[in-house]
Amino acid sequence: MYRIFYLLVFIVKIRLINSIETDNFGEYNEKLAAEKGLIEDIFGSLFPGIGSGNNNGNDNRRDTRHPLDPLTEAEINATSNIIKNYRRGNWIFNYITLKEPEKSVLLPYFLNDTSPRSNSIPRRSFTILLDRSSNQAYEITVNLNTRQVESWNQAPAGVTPTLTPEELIESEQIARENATVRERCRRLGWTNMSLVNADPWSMGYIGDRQEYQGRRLIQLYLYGKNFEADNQYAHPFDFLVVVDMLQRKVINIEELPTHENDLDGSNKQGNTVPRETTNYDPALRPANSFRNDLKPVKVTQSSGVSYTVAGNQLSWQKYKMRIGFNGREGMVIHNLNYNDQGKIRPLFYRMSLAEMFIPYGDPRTPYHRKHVFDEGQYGVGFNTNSLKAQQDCIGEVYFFNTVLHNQKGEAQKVERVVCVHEEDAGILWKHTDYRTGKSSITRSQRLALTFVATVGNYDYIFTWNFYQDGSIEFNVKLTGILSVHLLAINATSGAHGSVVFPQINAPYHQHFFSLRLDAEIDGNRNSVAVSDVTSGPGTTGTTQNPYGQAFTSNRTPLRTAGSSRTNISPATSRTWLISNPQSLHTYSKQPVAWKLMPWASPPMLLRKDSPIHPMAEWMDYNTWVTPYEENQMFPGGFYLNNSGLPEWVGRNENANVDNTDVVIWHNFGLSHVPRAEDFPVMPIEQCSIMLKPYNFFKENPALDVPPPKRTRTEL
Ligand SMILES: *[C@@H]1O[C@H](CO)[C@@H](O)[C@H](O)[C@H]1NC(C)=O
Ligand SMILES: *[C@@H]1O[C@H](CO)[C@@H](O)[C@H](O)[C@H]1NC(C)=O
Ligand SMILES: *[C@@H]1O[C@H](CO)[C@@H](O)[C@H](O)[C@H]1NC(C)=O
Ligand SMILES: *[C@@H]1O[C@H](CO)[C@@H](O)[C@H](O)[C@H]1NC(C)=O
Ligand SMILES: *[C@@H]1O[C@H](CO)[C@@H](O)[C@H](O)[C@H]1NC(C)=O
Ligand SMILES: *[C@@H]1O[C@H](CO)[C@@H](O)[C@H](O)[C@H]1NC(C)=O
Ligand SMILES: [Cu+2]
Repeated sequence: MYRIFYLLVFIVKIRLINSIETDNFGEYNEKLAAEKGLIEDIFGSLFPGIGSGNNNGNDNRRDTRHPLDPLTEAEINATSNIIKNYRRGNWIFNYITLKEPEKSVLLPYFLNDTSPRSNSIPRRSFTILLDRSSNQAYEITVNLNTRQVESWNQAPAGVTPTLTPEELIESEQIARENATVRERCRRLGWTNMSLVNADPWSMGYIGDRQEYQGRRLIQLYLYGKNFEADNQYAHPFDFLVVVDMLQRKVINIEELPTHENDLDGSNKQGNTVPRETTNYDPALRPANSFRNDLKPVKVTQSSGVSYTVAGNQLSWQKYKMRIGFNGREGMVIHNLNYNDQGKIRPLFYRMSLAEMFIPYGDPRTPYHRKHVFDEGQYGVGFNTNSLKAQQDCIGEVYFFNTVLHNQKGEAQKVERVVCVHEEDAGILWKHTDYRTGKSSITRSQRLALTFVATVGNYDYIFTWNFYQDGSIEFNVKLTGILSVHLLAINATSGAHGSVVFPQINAPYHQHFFSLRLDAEIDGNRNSVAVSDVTSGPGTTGTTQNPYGQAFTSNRTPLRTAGSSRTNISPATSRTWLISNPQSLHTYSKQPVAWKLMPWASPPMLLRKDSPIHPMAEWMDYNTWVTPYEENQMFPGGFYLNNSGLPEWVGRNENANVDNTDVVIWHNFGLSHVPRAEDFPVMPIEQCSIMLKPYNFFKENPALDVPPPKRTRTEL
């Protein structure tokens, strides 16, 4: 069918058509198009996605394009060109991304496991444009088929769109070039500014500083190096530099506290920056310092892999999904479904990391401004690593590439942003008959989809793990380097930080991750309940509970968005059940469900009456449930302007979330009290949540996993 369609289109539209090969993320293969002399027609075509291509070299006539595929190079370039032609200005192309088609358009296809023809839905891009002269942001929708600007809206006044990777680099350069900064560095013993690094931080709370308001600012923490490759974090400076990114100049230098009691922000002159080095780069470790008793563990998959990739569609075992990627969220999983013995059952329309929040606990000015939203302020996708096989992921690895862009709106390919591979995950299930010693066992394999973001000093490894029993795990591994500050000689770190190296204070902080889970459990209409396991009912000696050992599992339905705001409760083994009232389980006659099993997260320790609190108000609860609304994508709002979930739910607390199209928002994380062992580089810390079928299947869905070949039952 695709073949016929392809031919038909090719013949009829031969002049217009873009017979374009698609790459991993549907990148246009310019060479092929150019050979056919068609490149100039890419955008004018009514058939932007028709063409051959997939990664596996199978049927290259198959149309693997899908409306959810990320923007291609050509589409990003087209977007910025169309915008530049539409209106002249001193523009920063802050963010160009796919404008995903409305859910109402694509959902019917997902629910019946079909794909729309790629040409049937217009391709659109969404752009955040920043006017360098006025600091005004604009939101622009471009229709890539008609090459028209469809909407051009002014963003709310005073918002600060994401800092671009170029701004982060540029801010450091601006700081290094300032004469006052240089003089301060010289006094600390650094005359060569190539050996001074400045870590750019988003501004954080500025309600206390009139002069910082309404500007595009970056605050920079400075560090010195003894030599080019030296670990800067062992040599922190005692001042902070504030740069205005639109004026491109240093507007202030603030003093950093270096004693426990420096609460007044005044300058404690005469600080000495420690010169003692500590390095993690193997090239800088003494050659004889490596342990020599380590033998390699080899992972081989001599029969190949169990997953298949076609365009952005990934299938593994009984799961099928589409892989997306954007500058803000990084990897996105679209349209996840499960093949239950031939019946395709939908699970999630879209799953993504929707925000991150890292508040620091040191009260001393200006450290009170250290609280970063790594996604909304930096872009997890823009800061993603290009991964390496046999380093980031071991085994038979498949990589997805993507295309992002620079501030000029020029497309930039980024290779290997998502790695796909399989892992042995231990025993899947086992039983030994103790009478006979006969044992049955299966090994668990999991599919891991990984992307890694380096946001300043920290590195985050995000992995979605899919298991053969229907378990899905979102795992975050934290590594990289602590954000550290200078301690005066003989000073103590006090109540809010740990001394991790001589004169190095690592402040306490928290890491939070916010997931947005657009559920479609067995269909579109879902309900959510909390499930708590508690003793009783009835006290000891009552007829209900004569011996006092009774306990039960209670389900409390969350019927409105207001009442859905709930927290973890380890004492009651709380889970959230996402169920489908239309689909009853054969045995219990209860709605089939999928459960969210939380991490034992701490609450946000930022006080509710803190002036900083409104920006992160969605963190007041671990879980929120909202009725699906187009464009409600980020829990703190698109611009983190005290908006997002608190605003949406606050506006209508009674909004129904029972038996309807729901989105589950879940926050989890950890409090980090740094240890000396976390320096100079931090071994992995991790946290994760699980999504598991809960009376969704008739029986253990992994009964059909064959036993490992070598473990024949031994009697
Ligand atoms: C996109 O624009 C950049 C910068 O002008 C150029 O290098 C690149 O080749 C363009 N790519 C496509 C597919 O047009
Ligand atoms: C699936 O849904 C789409 C969109 O409603 C429809 O066009 C298509 O015919 C359906 N396909 C099947 C096999 O039901
Ligand atoms: C400054 O440091 C850089 C990086 O180590 C080095 O290449 C350069 O030679 C140094 N310049 C001077 C003047 O010492
Ligand atoms: C350098 O930084 C100082 C300190 O904030 C500032 O007053 C000065 O204007 C800056 N110089 C330039 C040339 O931008
Ligand atoms: C730091 O403490 C040591 C040991 O008490 C003392 O000898 C030294 O003078 C102190 N240095 C400063 C700068 O206070
Ligand atoms: C924040 O920005 C959104 C647009 O994304 C706007 O609708 C909302 O009113 C703003 N909220 C506040 C509190 O400024
Ligand atoms: Cu940490």
